[in-house]
Amino acid sequence: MSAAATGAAPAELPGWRHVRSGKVRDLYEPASAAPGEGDLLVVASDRVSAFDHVLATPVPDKGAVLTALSLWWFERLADAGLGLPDHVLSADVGPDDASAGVPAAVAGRAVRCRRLEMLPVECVARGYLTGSGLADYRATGAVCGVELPDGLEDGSRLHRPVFTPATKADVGHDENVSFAVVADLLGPALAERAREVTLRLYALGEEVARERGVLLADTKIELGLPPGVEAASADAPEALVLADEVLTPDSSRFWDAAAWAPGRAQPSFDKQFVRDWLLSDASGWDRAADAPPPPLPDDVVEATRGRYVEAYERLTGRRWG
Ligand code: PZK
Repeated sequence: MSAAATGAAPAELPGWRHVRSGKVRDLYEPASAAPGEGDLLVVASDRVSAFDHVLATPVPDKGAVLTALSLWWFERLADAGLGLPDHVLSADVGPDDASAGVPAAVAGRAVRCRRLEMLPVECVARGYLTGSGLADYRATGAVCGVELPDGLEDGSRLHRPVFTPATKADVGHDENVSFAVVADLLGPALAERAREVTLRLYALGEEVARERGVLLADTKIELGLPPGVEAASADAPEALVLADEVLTPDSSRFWDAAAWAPGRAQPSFDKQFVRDWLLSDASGWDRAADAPPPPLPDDVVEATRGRYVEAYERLTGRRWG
C-alpha cells in the first residue's frame, strides 16, 4: 500500500465528511447527517509526531497497532470493572453507504463512535514525574496545585498517582490547571467523578503494564457526556463516557521498566529511535530554526514500527499480525 493510502494525509472516504485532523488522527462524520450530527469516525493514521512536528515519513502499521491496542484496553478496562461506558460502536467494516461500521479503506485503524459532548478538560493521571509535570514541580514544588515532596527528579515515581488536568489549547500546548479550575468548569460533582475515573484507569493500566515490564508514566483520557446531559445536572457524573483512544503510546508515556533510571530523561518506549536520529548529526536537522524535520531513514522507520508492535505484544500478550 502507498504511504498516502496508509494515512500520510487524511483519506477521502466516500460517504463520510472530513471534520478535522489532529497531528496523527483524522475525524469524520457521516455525509448523510447534518454537519455536527451523527456518529463519528476516528481514524488513526501512520503519521508520527516528534518535537511538536508531524514527520514527513509515516510509520507503517502504526495506526492499526494503536487502534488494536486501544480497542484491547477498552475491553480490558470494562472487564476490570472500570465502571465507565465507552464510545465505541464498531471497528468492523460496514456497507459502503456508511450506515454502519467503518469504511474498508481504513479497516483496522478506524473506530466508529457515539458522538458526545466532550468535556473541555484533558484528564491526565501521572504516576511518575516528567514533562510539564516536572516543569511545574521545578517552578512551584507542586503539579496542578498538588504539593509534592522535595527532591524529586526527572522520572521519579510519585508516592501516589496524581490527577493533573489540563485545559485544551487551540494552538500550542495544553495548560495544566488545578482541580479547583476543573470544578469551576464542570461543577464539583462531575469534576470529582472525572478525577476518580482517571486515577482508576491509570491504576488499572499501570498494573497491567508493570506486569509486562512496561512502566506507565502518565496517561491522558478524554471524557464526554451524551448529547442533552448537562454538565451541571445531578446525573452528569453517572452519564460520563470514555472517548477517544486509551492507553496507547500517543496518549500515554510508556517506558521500558528495565531501563528506568530517575535523574535523567527516560527513553521513550516507542519514539526513542526517532528522537535520537533527529538530534544526531546524521539528520542535519536545524531544530533551533524550527525547520521541518527531514524524512526518516528506512532503518529508523523499521525500528520504530518494531517498537509499536513490541508495545502491543507486551501489553496485550498477543502476537501482532
Ligand atoms: C472528539 N476528538 C479528538 C480525534 C481529531 C481530533 N466520541 C466523540 N464525540 C465527540 N467528539 C469526539 C469524540 C471522540 N473520540 C474526539 N475531537 C472530538 C480528535 C481524531 C482527530 F482531529
